Amino acid sequence: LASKHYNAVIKDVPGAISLEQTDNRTFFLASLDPQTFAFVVDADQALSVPRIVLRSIEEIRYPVDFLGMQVPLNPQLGVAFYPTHGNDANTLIRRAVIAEGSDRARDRGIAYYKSSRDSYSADRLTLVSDLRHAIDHNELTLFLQPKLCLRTRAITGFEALIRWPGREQPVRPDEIIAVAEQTGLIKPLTRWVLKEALEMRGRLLEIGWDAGIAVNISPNNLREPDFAVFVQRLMQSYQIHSGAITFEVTETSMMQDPTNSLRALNALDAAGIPLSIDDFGSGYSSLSYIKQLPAGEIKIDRSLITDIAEREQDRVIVRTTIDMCHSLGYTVVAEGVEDEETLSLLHDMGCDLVQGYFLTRPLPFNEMVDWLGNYNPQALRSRISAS
Ligand code: G
Ligand code: G
Ligand code: MN
Repeated sequence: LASKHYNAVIKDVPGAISLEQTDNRTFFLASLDPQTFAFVVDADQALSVPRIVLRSIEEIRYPVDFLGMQVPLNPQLGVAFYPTHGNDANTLIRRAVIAEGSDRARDRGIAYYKSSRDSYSADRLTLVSDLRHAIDHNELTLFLQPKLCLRTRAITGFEALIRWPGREQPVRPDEIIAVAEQTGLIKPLTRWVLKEALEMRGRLLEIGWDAGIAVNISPNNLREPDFAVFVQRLMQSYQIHSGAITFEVTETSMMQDPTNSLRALNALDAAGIPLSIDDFGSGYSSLSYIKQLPAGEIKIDRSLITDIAEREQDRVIVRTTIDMCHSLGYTVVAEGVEDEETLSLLHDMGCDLVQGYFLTRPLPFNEMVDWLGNYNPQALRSRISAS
């Protein structure tokens, strides 16, 4: 039943290659084991229309009809590329399976192979020990990306994002986090991030910028028995930052362990930490769960924002989401705003805050300070009303 559904979806993916033909049927799906299927896509064809590929692959997530019941299958996808990830079918299959089993595939539904996700690769072992060293020796850094208030055109806060600038072989931030989560290093990493964010906010205050800083928190952190106590102590020793450090958590990650996550978040709320729901709308949302969280802010996922200038349907979804979040009392942030038209649409929809490349990419602290010095709300105002 599942394979029939998947086969039907895959045959329409641009670049899909048929693996077997019988007299009257074409198969695009091969069975690796009873719960794992493989398919092959011509990357050259697929990469010329990446959005169409992603949208058509998304259809595998639709529930299938079984005796009149709608059965959700929640498949996880892992992707390996020839020749980047291997020259022979065996290696490619093994690596696609590793990607499929990764935390990222579980959280996001799809993941590409990375040697950092392969706990048997030498690269990854080096990465783990380098990361441990980097945390202990202050070799990581935080970049800042501003959040703009659409009503006042003021920069009201920043999101802090981890970077590892000195490493010879660059590591993407989501890889740093994935490796840290898999190895327990997320505990010291997050604690370092929190202290560094407080330190940066101190420096911003000194130059007259009284803005909040948001820090991303991993679900693993919420499972640390002493996390709330650690945060409470830290905030007590920096009273001037009280209420100014927001925690961002993703709804999908909360769902792994809803009861304990809720307990931890309530303890943080009692310690005066504002909470923001990150990547809202990127997975299956359970509003009844989110409503229980002590959050004041919701960040609409980049994937919903990206196409609002082109797609009426996306506009409807975003407008409805904003209205719904407002009726529930949340402040709404739109992520991934890359152009003026998107900004102006969000402004008209009553969105509260925006973040994205249109303002600036995440920047190192000093460059952020320069950027703030050049930031001109007046220029933005005329551009919003002109468009
Ligand atoms: O800028 P960007 O490529 O930084 O971030 C990639 C991903 O990594 C995002 O999902 C972001 O939320 C996450 N991320 C960035 N910095 C941190 C961090 O300090 N802690 C955690 N847990 N996640 C982070
Ligand atoms: O998961 P989270 O929302 O914390 O991730 C933030 C990520 O989004 C970071 O990787 C950051 O670099 C990235 N990002 C921020 N603004 C934009 C944007 O306008 N476009 C794109 N494509 N990515 C962005
Ligand atoms: Mn975030």
